[in-house]
Amino acid sequence: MSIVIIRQDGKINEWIASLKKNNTDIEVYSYLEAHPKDKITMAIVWKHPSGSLLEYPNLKCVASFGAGVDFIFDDPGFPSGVAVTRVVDPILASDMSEFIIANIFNFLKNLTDYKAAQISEDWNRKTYKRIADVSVGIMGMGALGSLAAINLKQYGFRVHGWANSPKPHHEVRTYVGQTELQPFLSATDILVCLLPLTEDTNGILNKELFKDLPQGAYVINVARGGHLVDEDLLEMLDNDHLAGASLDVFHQEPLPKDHPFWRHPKILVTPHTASVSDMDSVVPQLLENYNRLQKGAFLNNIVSEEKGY
Ligand code: NDP
Ligand code: OXD
Repeated sequence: MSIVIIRQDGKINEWIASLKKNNTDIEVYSYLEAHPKDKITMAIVWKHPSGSLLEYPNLKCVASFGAGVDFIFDDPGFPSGVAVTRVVDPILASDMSEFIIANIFNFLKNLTDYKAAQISEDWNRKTYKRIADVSVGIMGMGALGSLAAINLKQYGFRVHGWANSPKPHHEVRTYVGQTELQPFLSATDILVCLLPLTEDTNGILNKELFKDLPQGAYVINVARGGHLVDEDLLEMLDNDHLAGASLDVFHQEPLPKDHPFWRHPKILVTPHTASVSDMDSVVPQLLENYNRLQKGAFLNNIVSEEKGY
């Protein structure tokens, strides 16, 4: 039984070194070197080349290096029926919360606008907002959204969530499903998208949804570029229905040089950096699942192929 690492960002050797440091006995290979493909039972992947998983006839588990698994199920060469796991990690969740909170304060206090004003040496106060002036709506009350909601509440924000299923024990009110989407949106001044990208959520951030937000709402997309209909966002910013947007994820990454988001005065672009898997925290959980796989035990953090998350 062996592991193969498949990612295309030049970081394979770092991850192999960390896996081996934590368990000197494991056999772990880069997909770029010669390796015994029939011995591979676990592939740990991040945006792997489409079809590459088909080379492993005895694959039992595909583990995502991140929280998202959309790129695994999007691969037409995904070997259906193989277990898929993902990262659920307290550091990933707290990093995400911090990023969202930073973006919200940036919006409330106009900081990005002041940076632009500074460049043109423009000394003019803008009206700022307070925590009490806004309510935050979080789409996706899972591992990441749920912690962000709790942390925002501790700051004093009015917060509510939206999810597929009720969260009766959560301290933050959660609206459920399509029937409660409209009331969720009309109560939201700052919308945070933390949904997984699935057939149901693809393109969910569109003109119709934005129209249900109050005038002057702000949108933060830290989930996936596929959630957003880019032209609809531009239209709703340009007609002043939306006050601004902070975007960390895009249909194509890196964001193409000629994309209008780069130069839009109401859009803050960040390079898919809201929350990045921490090697020291994630490697032990990958190894734990590898041990479980070897023993035939249940795997942790398994996702549903049917639901896509
Ligand atoms: P989870 O699977 O833990 O949570 C997903 C949440 O979305 C759940 O509450 C789920 O509802 C809800 N949901 C799913 N589908 C629907 C739907 N159709 N309608 C309403 N609610 C729905 O995911 P995580 O919180 O761990 O991660 C969320 C996403 O964040 C990842 O998939 C990834 O794309 C993105 N991400 C981005 C990062 C970045 O740096 N920008 C870093 C890490 C992750 P229910 O609880 O009822 O199942
Ligand atoms: C993830 C990500 O899914 O970094 O973990 O986007």
